[in-house]
This record gives sequence, structure tokens and C-alpha cells, in this order.
Amino acid sequence: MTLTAPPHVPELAADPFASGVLENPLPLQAELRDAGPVVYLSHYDVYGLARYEEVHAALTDWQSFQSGAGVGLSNFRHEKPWRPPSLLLEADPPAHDAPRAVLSKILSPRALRSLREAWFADAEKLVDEVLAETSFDAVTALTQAFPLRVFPDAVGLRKEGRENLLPYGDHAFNAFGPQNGLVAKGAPRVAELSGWVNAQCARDRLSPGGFGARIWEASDRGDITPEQAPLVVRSLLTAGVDTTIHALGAVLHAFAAHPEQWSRLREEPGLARVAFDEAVRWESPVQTFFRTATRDVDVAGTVIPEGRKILMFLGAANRDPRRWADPDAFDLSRDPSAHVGFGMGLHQCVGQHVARLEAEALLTALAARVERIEPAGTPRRHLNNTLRAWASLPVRVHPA
Ligand code: OVM
Repeated sequence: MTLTAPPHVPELAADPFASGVLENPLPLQAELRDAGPVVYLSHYDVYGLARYEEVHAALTDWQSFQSGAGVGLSNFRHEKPWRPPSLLLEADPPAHDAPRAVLSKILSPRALRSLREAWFADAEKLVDEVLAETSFDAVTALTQAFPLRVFPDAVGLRKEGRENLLPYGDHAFNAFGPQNGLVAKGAPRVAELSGWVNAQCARDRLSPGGFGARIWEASDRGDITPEQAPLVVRSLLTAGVDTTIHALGAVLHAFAAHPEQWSRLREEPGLARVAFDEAVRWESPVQTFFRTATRDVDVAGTVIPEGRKILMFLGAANRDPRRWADPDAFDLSRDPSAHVGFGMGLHQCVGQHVARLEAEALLTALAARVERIEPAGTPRRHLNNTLRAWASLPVRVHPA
């Protein structure tokens, strides 16, 4: 491997996974975008894309930028993955397509219609309980409590052991980065947490009617094999909890910081979905994923050699002033729908409709009951190699 910058590629020495950068990635994002359409990150000997145009183009060109060698720093061509690769996230066509088609259908807007009423009622109940106090931590009280109330039930998980979901997901997202202190912190529990998660993917652990049972039914129909079914269930358990929690954290933090936008939502509650997508653009709960070049691929005049890892800065693309007017503003009047916070192309988040439904339910319940939401203390970041997250969001609310 070369450790010198290829000719004509701007070289940056910064570590995108250093704790200072994870604490506030915005300055490095701007530096990366301004350095050029392609950068070389000497700290890890990888390439990087941080402008919207190039990130979008690479995400929609799966033939040149594969996922099958892993979407983390680790290159599965040379290194053994920490767990059997995901059949969705860490796969390319044609292997990717059957699991994707199965899960897409199970998580489609049409299939979720039956959950809508119950989730809205659950959100109203939770918000009514929480509003017994006017000051609370929005992370534990709302952004964690709501997904944990509705999602594991929708999957069909048993009650015991659900506390393992968050630490497992947190580690899985750390594991896409380098083997730094965040990965070391999770390592002692990997065997235990993976053991629990993998056991919940078995057919007889999943209650009838849930997403998990429907995945197994797809294997009865021959849409996927019985060997694939538990790994598709595992994707739900890995990617379905932390992501949604941090996206809800993003939107609640955004509203606490932008009271005029909260007033707009109260006047027009139909903006809940736009607000959620704008928060996903603004905060990019999933900050980065890698791809691997399948050939010598030319990006804006720079050749990225075959086999090399490329870091896609989704968060940087989502705030690229070349694409977004006033990108740092959280603004319900913009159309955020082209953001790459859910990715783009054939890997674009298969659970996005689930996330939007959870967000719509929670925001609608809050908007009907809360006149104003304001910070009531210093919010605290939760650091993760991939996720932009809050550990704590102290808020004070003024009931309507
Ligand atoms: C998976 C998966 C998909 C998306 C994100 C992710 C841990 C995992 O299929 O397991 O992050």
C-alpha cells in the first residue's frame, strides 16, 4: 500500500475519526469539500469524497463503488469481518437483490399502514406521560423511549434482553471505523451481545405477524433461502434502533435550537415529515460509509485505483453550499428530499419509511401538546465512529 499522496490529489492528514472531529465534524467537513472533489486521507491511506455531487454520483454507481468489500475502513478482500457480512449493506448485485426485495416489501409504506394508528396512539401516550414534568432529558424520555416502545414489538422480539439492542448497534456502527478507543470500549461485550442478537433471529423466537416472521415467510415462498432469513432479521436489529434514535435526537435538538421552526410545525403539523428529513440532512445521523473501487475509476479527473477504499462523507455532502442554499440553517421551507443522509441508489436506507413513521408519530403528538421546547442545560454528544448522536438533551417544555 502506498502511503504517499498520489499525484494531483489534495492530501489531508486529519483523522476523521479522532474524538475532536467526532465531537464537531463541521470544520473538517468544510476543509474536505474545499480541498477538492477527491481527497487523499493519508492517516488511513484512503480516498475521500465530501462534495454533494461526487458523493451522490458514487453512491448511485454501485458497479464502480462496491459495498461487498465492506462499507467500513476494513477491506473484506484482505481482512476477516468481525461478524458474517450483512446480506444487504455489505453485498452487491446480484446477491444483494433478493434480500433487498424481501425487506423492501416488508418495510414499504403500504405494509406500514397497519402500524400507523397504533404508533400514533403510542406516541400520544408516551408524550402525555413525559409531560408530567416540564424539564427532562429528551434522549432517555423520548428519542430512546419511543423507538424502544414500538420497534422491537413490530419486529416481533421477545421482551427479555432488549437492553442489548442499543449497545450492539452502537458497536456495529463503531466497527465501520478504525480500531480506535471506541471499538476497544465495545470489544469486551461483542461475543455476549452478538450471541443474544443472533439467537433472536431464529424463527421460533419471533412472534407471528412481525417483520421478523414475515422475513421467514419469504423464505417459505423461496424469495430468499432459509439460511438467509436470520441474517436479514439481523439487519433489522442492527440498523433499526440506534439510527432512528439519533435521527429523532437530531430533530428534537434542531427544534429546541430553532423555536421559530417549532412554531411553524405547530401551525402546520403536516410538516412533520419534511422536518424529519430536514433534520436528517442537517445532522446526518449516519455521517460516513466507505465504498471500494472495483476498477481504476475517474472522479472529476482523479483516478482512484482499483481495490482502494473511499470514504463517503454523507454529512459533508448534506451541508455542501455547492448544492444547498444556506446549508447550516435548519429550515422547514426548503425541500431536503435529495439529501444523502439515508444514502442514495440501490442501498438507500430500506428502513426509511419506518423511521419517518416513528418521527411523524412523535412530532405530531408533541406539536399538539407543546407550545415551546427549549434547551435546559448543555447537551452532551455521544461519540461513535459513524453516528452523530446525543447522549443527553436536557429540555424544558411549555405545554400548550
Ligand atoms: C445491516 C446494516 C444495515 C445498515 C446499517 C447497518 C450497522 C447495518 O444490514 O446489518 O449499520
